Amino acid sequence: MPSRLCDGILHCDDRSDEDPMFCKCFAKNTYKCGNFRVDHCVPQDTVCDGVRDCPNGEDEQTCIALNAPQGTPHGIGQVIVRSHGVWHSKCYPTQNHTKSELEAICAELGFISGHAKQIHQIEDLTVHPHNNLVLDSFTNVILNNNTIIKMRNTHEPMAKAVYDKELQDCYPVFIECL
Ligand SMILES: [Ca+2]
Repeated sequence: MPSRLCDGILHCDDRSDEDPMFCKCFAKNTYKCGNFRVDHCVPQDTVCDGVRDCPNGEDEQTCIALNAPQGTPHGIGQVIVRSHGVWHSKCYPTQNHTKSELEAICAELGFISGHAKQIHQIEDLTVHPHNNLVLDSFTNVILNNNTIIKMRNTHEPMAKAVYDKELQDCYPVFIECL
């Protein structure tokens, strides 16, 4: 399936269809490893999947962030996470958090001062529309007696963000970190 080579969508579990050495940055919607690299890209499907795909692991470095409308002061927003290239709101099991829990969240977001405050949702700050992901999986394809490859046969990305209203213990957190 040559049309699926280097299209920025992962089709083979071993990632060979999107090998950065071969594909360069051919695909349109691909993830550039680092700001200054134009020759090393990985599929969005592999961004924040727990495996370092970029030479310096850039694809696994920004997997949590604050979501807020433009113009919101830096450090204020709803905590969102990225998985397989797709952002969605991070679920917390409770609505209220202790000071140390909030500080840990800010630290995870890269704020080092230790200041953390839970904020009540304000009008401009709407909850991120997605709270979960549906993740596609690879299927075993038997090539011969000795070879089984794991692949997917679709042009859709691995992950699709969804809103799951049945999800238990899933509360958004709005926070201010300084
Ligand atoms: Ca990765």
